[in-house]
Order: sequence, then C-alpha cells, then structure tokens
Amino acid sequence: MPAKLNSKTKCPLVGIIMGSTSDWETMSHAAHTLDALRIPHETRVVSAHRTPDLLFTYASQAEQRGIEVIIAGAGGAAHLPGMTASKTVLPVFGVPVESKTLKGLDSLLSIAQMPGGIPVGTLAIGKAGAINAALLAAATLGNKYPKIREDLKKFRSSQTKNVLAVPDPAKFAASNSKSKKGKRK
Ligand code: RP5
Repeated sequence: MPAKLNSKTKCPLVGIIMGSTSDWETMSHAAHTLDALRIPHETRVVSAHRTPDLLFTYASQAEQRGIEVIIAGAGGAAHLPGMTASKTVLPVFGVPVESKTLKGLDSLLSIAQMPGGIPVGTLAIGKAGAINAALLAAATLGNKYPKIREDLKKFRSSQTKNVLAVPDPAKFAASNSKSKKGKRK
C-alpha cells in the first residue's frame, strides 16, 4: 500500500553508516544525493572493528527505529556492510571506500564477496558508488512512497536534460575557461 512521507517528524528512513570519519568525504555524496531527493536520513560512524558492539546495536535496532534502508561505506578490510547485513533483514547497500594502498579494490572485494544467504548490494568504488547507493535507496523506498518515486523520476529527467544541454564538450570547455579568465581580471 502506498505510504505518506511524514516530513514533519523527519524520522530517518535511510541510515548512512561508515567505518571512520575519514570515509565522510566519500559518503557525503550519498547524504547530498538523499538531500536532493528530500529523503530523511541519518549519518553515523559505526566501525566493525573499532566499535563492534555499537555495530551490533545499530544494525539490530535499525528496523524498530523506522530505518528502511542502510547504506554502509567502509575501506580496506571492509567488514561493516556485511556484518550489518548479518544483523538485519533491511536492504544493505555497501559502498567500497577508496583505500590509499590498494585504491579500494580491497574494499570492493571485501564487500562484494558475501557468502550465499547474507546479501549486500555492492556499489562502485568511491563517489559514484556513494551516489548510486543513495539512488538505489530511493528506488527501493519509491516502491512504498509515491513521492520519493516521483522525485526520483524528476532527478533522472533533469540529469538527462543537463547532458543534452551540452552536446559539444569542446565548446563547453572553451566557454568554461573564458568565464574563468574573466573572473581572474
Ligand atoms: C576502515 O578503515 C574505514 O572504513 C576506513 O575507510 C579505513 C581507514 O580508517 P581510518 O584509519 O582513516 O580511521 O575501517
């Protein structure tokens, strides 16, 4: 049955969690995408390794707090999305954060290679993955909340318009560099 979004209570529907404050640069793109779609969300640092008890509490209580989708970002030995998924039946989308040593390939494989039975929807490494995790969360919520579905459709059509508005990248680059020079004067 379609549900109404209660914008007054602003009860978060999406929980964005990450292993460290150092993941914020990447995970902020998920938060900003949800902001653009007007989807109430919360952001928290929850580390699988440094705060395992908090992780268990967060994941096991998320559903009863009204959270409907969890986005979990982590880098390196990225156990956060998988361990979160093991403690909830809510959909969990994992964002591999780019690591310094292995450029996020370690994070990607850690998150993607879940054993059968405990799924994590794994996104691309870094910014694109964070944005797409938010869009997938919106698509999931859109099945229940018609307003979110409509906002997602608007987002997609404005993205299409923006691309079609710049058919020639050479002209775009030239006009960009002219306006930058103008500003410098
Ligand atoms: C992971 O270790 C975090 O998700 C982060 O990507 C990585 C490094 O954390 P810091 O040492 O920067 O706190 O748990």
